[in-house]
Amino acid sequence: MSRRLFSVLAVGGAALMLVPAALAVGVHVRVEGKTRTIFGSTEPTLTVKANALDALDSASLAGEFYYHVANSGFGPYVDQIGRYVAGGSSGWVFKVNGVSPPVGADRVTLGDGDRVLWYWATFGPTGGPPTLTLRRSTRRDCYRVIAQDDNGKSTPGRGARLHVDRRSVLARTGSVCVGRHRGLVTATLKGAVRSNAVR
Ligand code: B12
Repeated sequence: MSRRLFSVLAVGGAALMLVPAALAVGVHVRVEGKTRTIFGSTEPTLTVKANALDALDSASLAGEFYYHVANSGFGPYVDQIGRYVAGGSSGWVFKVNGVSPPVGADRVTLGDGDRVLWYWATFGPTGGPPTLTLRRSTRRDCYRVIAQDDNGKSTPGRGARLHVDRRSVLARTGSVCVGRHRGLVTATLKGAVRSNAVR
């Protein structure tokens, strides 16, 4: 084989090998069920092929949980995650970076660092429930709860409860210090989807 042909093949081969890695993205994924977190309370980064449906698939692989996709007029529809099947006005919905996309999950292409949340929700006349995000504040042992609506509009999670080490602390204003603790901190608020967990 000539040296030139060899180098062309080598470069071509390297490019081919790069294709799958270049297409995949690193995405934070969490799945919140009806009564408990199904996957990724701390929003781990997973390698995801391309879109929000692929993100669920990667989580299912990492967490060994079941999900089912049905075909509908609008395209692929996730009608079950874990134990619960969608029905009536309840079922499985997703957000990307806090916003609920108005299209199916296979249509939402993800980028590195995106945050995908799949969750069980009951929709009413005003849309779905707010989702909670918990952030550490700059002060030691203090946290901030953010509630986001379907459009990603953020408001303080007033009245949320923070749970840590088998105790719970009320965040009247949405922000609170929980004192020294060992475990992860999470937040809940009536009518909202539980938060991520933070150290
Ligand atoms: C009820 C409803 C829901 C319920 C479904 C509960 C159930 N029983 O399964 C819940 C709240 C779970 C839901 C979820 C979502 N929905 Co919806 N939903 C509707 C609504 C209001 C009525 C559908 C219906 O009952 N039709 C009557 C029955 C007889 O017909 P059907 O074909 O059997 O209906 C089924 C499918 O529509 C399916 N379905 C519901 N939503 C969606 C969304 C997509 C993308 C797909 C592929 C299928 C699907 O569930 C229905 C019941 O089984 C429609 C609006 C409308 N007026 O059509 C929006 C609508 C279909 N939903 C929409 C969207 C965007 C979503 C979500 C992608 C939102 C999100 N960001 O998560 C998710 C789906 C994610 C997933 N799981 O894959 C859009 C679809 C737009 C598009 N061009 O893709 C619509 C048109 C609303 C809108 N105008 O934006 N939805």
